[in-house]
Amino acid sequence: MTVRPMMRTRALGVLAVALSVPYQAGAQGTVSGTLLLGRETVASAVVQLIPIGRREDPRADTALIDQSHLRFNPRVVPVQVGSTVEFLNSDPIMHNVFSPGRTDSAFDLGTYPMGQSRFRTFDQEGSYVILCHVHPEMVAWVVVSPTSFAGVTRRDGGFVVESVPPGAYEVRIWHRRWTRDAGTLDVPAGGISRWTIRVTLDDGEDGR
Ligand SMILES: [Cu+2]
Repeated sequence: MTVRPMMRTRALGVLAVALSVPYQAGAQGTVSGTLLLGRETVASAVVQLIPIGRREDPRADTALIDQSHLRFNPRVVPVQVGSTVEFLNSDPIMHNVFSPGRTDSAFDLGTYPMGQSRFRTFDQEGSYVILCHVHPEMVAWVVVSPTSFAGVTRRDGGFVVESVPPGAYEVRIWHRRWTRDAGTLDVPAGGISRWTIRVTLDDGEDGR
């Protein structure tokens, strides 16, 4: 006589667990794909996913650019507005960090030895070229956008954006020589894989 109520209770319990799983564990997914310019893959570009119709909470991320073996590493660093970038010198020589450009966005963090870091918070959107007064061949870019959902393309054009909540996104592509609005994307729960983004160049643009 008590069997039916117990079974119903147990069934409801199972249902509740099943419904909660996609919300908690599966809500955020990985978005990955390849960026093509015509038929060629594009390296060192940034794929930005900007949420449409909802605000993304600022994460106030900290990113690291390491100066090692006479290079900035990584060379392309996407960050959300308000993020701080640490510039570490790992070489046994002096390095400098500065960004030319418009007077209001230019900065110079000075010249400093191995083991030291300088920090810069980026409160304005845009791309900032990072240079070293000591070594003119050193160059990097900090790409500041409204979103923390961004990935940098590898040599083969592949990119990965981690922990993307489902929903609609505006897609923007940054490359040091050009930028593109690449339409919108609906990300399902669990994310997207093997997504191909194709862009074309306008007349007079240099793709490399
Ligand atoms: Cu240097």
